[in-house]
Amino acid sequence: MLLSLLGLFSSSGLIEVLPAPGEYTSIQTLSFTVSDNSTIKFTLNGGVEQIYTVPITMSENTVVEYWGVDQGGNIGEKTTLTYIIDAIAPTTTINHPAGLYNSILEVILISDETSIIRYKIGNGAYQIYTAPFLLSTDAIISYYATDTIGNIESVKTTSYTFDLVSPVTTIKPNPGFYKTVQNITLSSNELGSAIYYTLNGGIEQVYSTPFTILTDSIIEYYSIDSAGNREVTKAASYVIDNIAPITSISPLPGLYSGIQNITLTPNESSVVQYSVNNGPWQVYSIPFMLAEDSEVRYRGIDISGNIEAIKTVNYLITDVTVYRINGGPWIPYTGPFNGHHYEKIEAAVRYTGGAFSDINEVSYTIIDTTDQWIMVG
Ligand SMILES: [Ca+2]
Ligand SMILES: [Ca+2]
Ligand SMILES: [Ca+2]
Repeated sequence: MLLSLLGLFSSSGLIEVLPAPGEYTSIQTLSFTVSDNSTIKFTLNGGVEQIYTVPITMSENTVVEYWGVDQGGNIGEKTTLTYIIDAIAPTTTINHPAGLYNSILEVILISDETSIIRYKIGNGAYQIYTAPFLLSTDAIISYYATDTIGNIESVKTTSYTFDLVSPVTTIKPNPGFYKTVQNITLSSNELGSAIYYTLNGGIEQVYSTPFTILTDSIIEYYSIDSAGNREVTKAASYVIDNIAPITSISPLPGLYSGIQNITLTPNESSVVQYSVNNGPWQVYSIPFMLAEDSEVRYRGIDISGNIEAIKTVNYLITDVTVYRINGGPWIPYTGPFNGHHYEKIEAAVRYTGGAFSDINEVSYTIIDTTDQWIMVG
């Protein structure tokens, strides 16, 4: 009974509220209209009680409580309205700044409010972002988010380029043996690379201009490209040698009895050449035989190309057993050899100066071709 009485005296006119409570993506202007001349009172977000006179601007989430007070001072029922106002689009951030990278990237997109994030790689289709993804090739990532009430962020793009390959540095001249000082040049196959080197284990230096090596040197070097890829260190070894080799001969020149095997030995890695009795120059590899008086010339050429002055030595060789077959040239006898059908073999001893002993003639008629015979000097 009391309630109905209160209702009777407190009821103010019908209050109309615009806009209706709900979700809005823009600032809202709240207005009250009352059908009689009651006063409207309200609070915003639990704040102080105010009397409504002019429309109220709501730029953020707002809880409005309002009621009427009639001219008799009767207070009407309080009504609470909730406005969700979000006029601000979300902001999405990407975890790696745009730029050049030398390793695979894990890309993470994060929005500053509850949102759905969409992204695309290059000209691909937009897809909903659900988890980090990997990127290892040049690409532009486009992305934006939509918040829960539909505010859409402007599309952002972030551009990535990748260089996963180390540079390759070239050194000139090629490592090796040289007769003179050398100017060393280093170059990288990638523009923008930095080249580093050490000389004979010294401190590392940044290469800028060619440098000269005066003596045997080991140069270690590598490049780092603009993406930060580091080449594996390489080493180049140079020998600077302007001294000719010295070759020794054994046995020493002189008078010898019987065939002599001549050995040539250089004092450093060299090609040794020799010539016997003004014959053609030959490359020495194994000892060679002298079976008569001989003039031997020889020299060494080292790896750097230094050439030893030609040495000329003489050997007198006597008491060499020689033979000839069917009147052919005289051949020094070095050991048993195969005979053939109907050969005439002659043997003698040759002395220094080319004189011969008496010639012994031995004729063999070999019936069985597998037979061999042995000649004794
Ligand atoms: Ca928002
Ligand atoms: Ca590279
Ligand atoms: Ca040398």
